[in-house]
Amino acid sequence: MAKPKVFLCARLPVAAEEFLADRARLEIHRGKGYISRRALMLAVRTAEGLIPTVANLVDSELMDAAPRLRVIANYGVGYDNIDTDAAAARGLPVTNTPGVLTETTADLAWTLVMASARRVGEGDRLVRSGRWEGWQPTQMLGQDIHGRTLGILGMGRIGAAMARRARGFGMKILYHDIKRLSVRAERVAGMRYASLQGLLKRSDFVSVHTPLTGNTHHLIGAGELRLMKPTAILVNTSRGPVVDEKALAAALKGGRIAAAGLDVFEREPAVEPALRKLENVVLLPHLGSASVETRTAMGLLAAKNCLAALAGRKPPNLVNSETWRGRRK
Ligand code: 8YV
Repeated sequence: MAKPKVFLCARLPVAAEEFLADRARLEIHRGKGYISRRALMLAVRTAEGLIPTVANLVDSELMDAAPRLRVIANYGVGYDNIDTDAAAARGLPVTNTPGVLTETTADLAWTLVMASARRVGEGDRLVRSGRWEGWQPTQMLGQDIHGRTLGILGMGRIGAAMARRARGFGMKILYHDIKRLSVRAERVAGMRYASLQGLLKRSDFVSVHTPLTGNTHHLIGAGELRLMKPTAILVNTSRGPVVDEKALAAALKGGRIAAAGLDVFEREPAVEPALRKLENVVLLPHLGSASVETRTAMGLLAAKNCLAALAGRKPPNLVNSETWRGRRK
């Protein structure tokens, strides 16, 4: 049987590419930057499987340019880059890569908690500049992490992994989500539910772990930042548009909050210029899942999802299940 044609929007770790190349006729965007919209529109004309990343918008126009397409297997757990309604309307299954990146992304969010509390970026810049004049009792004092209060916005897999780390640091843990856990689950996890406003007012650290949806766009804006303590630190490893970047830059500049750690931005790879000028923000280039092991595991999972759908089997991580029910009739 002829192998199906799969288009990969970016290079993946080698094990994942090899796995796919053995089982599909693989075409890959090998250019340095993101694939252009024009090139992607052309590439999908003959593709049966598409593996996009966070950087690739997969909307109805793109789907309509892909008459042979049978699956969109996202490389990533967040799939806000894909119009799932348009996919469902066309009977196109969409999959993502949950689970395999949970701990790695929580590790990175924790890195940002620590780096922003202890001024790691500023310290590194000072040493490199050659202007460090030696140890001083009051130099570059940061904030303690242990024993403080962490507010987790979004209690999914990664939010729960953050709570596990926070327990090791003896922190009090608050969380907010559209769904509240059972009292028992809260007790076992050692955390308390709070309203969004309550969490913002009471937390020393706020870590954002919500998916990007119509409801979470600019969930943290000027009003929310005003509710936070002047000593508070905001960390975002979910999606940039969940936080209003301009409002955050103004709050950091005006001392309305103490610091921030950001791995994601509203218009990646562009970053709000006002943020780049500030010392009290740690900026990372969307590294949440960026370990060799995890990026490989994500690639293999995306590949398995893609190949399962192409073989007529229900893919393990289908996010629009209505497309599959239709298919089995
Ligand atoms: C990925 C992520 O790096 O999985 C996600 O949602 O944000 C990251 O782990 C990115 O999505 C790759 O496409």
